[in-house]
Amino acid sequence: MDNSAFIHADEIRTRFSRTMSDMYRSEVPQYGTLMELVADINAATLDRDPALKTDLERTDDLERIDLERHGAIRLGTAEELSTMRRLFAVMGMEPVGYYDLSVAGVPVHSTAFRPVRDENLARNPFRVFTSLLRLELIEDETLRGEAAAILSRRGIFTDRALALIETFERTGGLDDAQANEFVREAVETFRWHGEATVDAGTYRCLNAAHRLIADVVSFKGPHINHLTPRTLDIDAVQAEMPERGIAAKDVIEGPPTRRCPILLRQTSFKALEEAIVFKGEASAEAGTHTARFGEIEQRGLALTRKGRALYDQLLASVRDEGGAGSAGQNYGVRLAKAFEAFPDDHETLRREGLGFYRYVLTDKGRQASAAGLDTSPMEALVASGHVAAYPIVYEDFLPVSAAGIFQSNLGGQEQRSYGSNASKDAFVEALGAPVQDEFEVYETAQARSVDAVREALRSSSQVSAA
Ligand code: OOG
Ligand code: NI
Repeated sequence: MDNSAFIHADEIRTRFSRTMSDMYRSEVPQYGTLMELVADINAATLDRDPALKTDLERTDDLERIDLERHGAIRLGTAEELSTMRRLFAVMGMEPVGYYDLSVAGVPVHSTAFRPVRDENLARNPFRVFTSLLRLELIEDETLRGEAAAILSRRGIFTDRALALIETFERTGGLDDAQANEFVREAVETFRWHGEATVDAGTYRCLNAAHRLIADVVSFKGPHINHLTPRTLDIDAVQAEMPERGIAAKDVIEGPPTRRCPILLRQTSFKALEEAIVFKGEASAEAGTHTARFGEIEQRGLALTRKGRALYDQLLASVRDEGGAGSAGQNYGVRLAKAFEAFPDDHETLRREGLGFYRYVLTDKGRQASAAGLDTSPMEALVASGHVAAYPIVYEDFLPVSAAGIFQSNLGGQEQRSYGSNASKDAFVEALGAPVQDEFEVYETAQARSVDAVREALRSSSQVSAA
């Protein structure tokens, strides 16, 4: 096939995220209300802060500011996970990171399928937090066997979706009509089904083992359980959710409010109680199920391993106090207090090696022709104004935050203790491919920007020497 007829993976991802958004809004009307609130707050924030607007114009497509940045699904088997990897590959989304949530009493482990390179992220950063159920954590052997048998009987992908994935793998791309059909078919996998595939008794047993197990095992497929737009002021959205009739989660996950935002802050509205019908009982016994919710996020600087270690340490110092996690008294105040130890200006963050930055030649740097500049240390070039350093945005997730989001949507009584149970090897085996190390991804992005600056300086100093 003629390659020029292929639709770019970034474009397929964009079509996919739009179609998902439309579907989710029609399925979960409260999500539409949240989207409107986010759009209002974003507009007000930009009005108030012209510098932020200029910043966003430089780094981002301003028009896309209110659009979804991520969604989440939960899968039941290794085969589902590996096929999902192939499906996301069609849209340029690769597995990055490994998250063990069993530490927080949630029997899953996860990765994020996302675009990796700067140019692809800039076009559309949509990603999907993807969890795999860990049946081995179900204690009751009979129930474990039953859950596995139910899962082994389901096929979550349509035949056409599977055929188009194969076409993509064989030919290296999809044309316009194929891309549209692919999106239509792929979305079917994530649709909500109000009919459970199990009877009421089985549902109750699964639910008693863990509500998440019931959510994964009882349905035809992995319904998308939330979508998450980006907000420019998460504190404002959190404060206003109740005024718009949205039941907000108690606390914002992640770091506190700061001048220089770091990592990721998230909050959500509680999962809705939805009517479902059990197998074999058309109207006899209807039940309810809670799975689907809405979430918002605000992203900041990607931290180096050193920065992340400091973040983890400060967060733990607040969470471990009295063993109450984020439910303890004055959580927000204590969090802000603890994070006074985390530098809050980019100069210090960068010089202390706490965050990743993208280095760009300034106008002054472009005009300079002084020989020797190309070998000056980067620090000196920044100090002399030849080079600017911009924060690299964190594109991944945070396990403690993710656990908080899961918990808030499972209801307060859902506390299980699985202990630390990381099993990255098993996850990677199920996935059928390695997960990329998130720190290496940011390191590469930073190193590329340094190389580009060096290269530009080298060629201009050669011109001036000639
Ligand atoms: C995923 C929860 C985690 C996030 O943004 O950290 C998450 C789930 O509930 O399936 O989406
Ligand atoms: Ni999320």
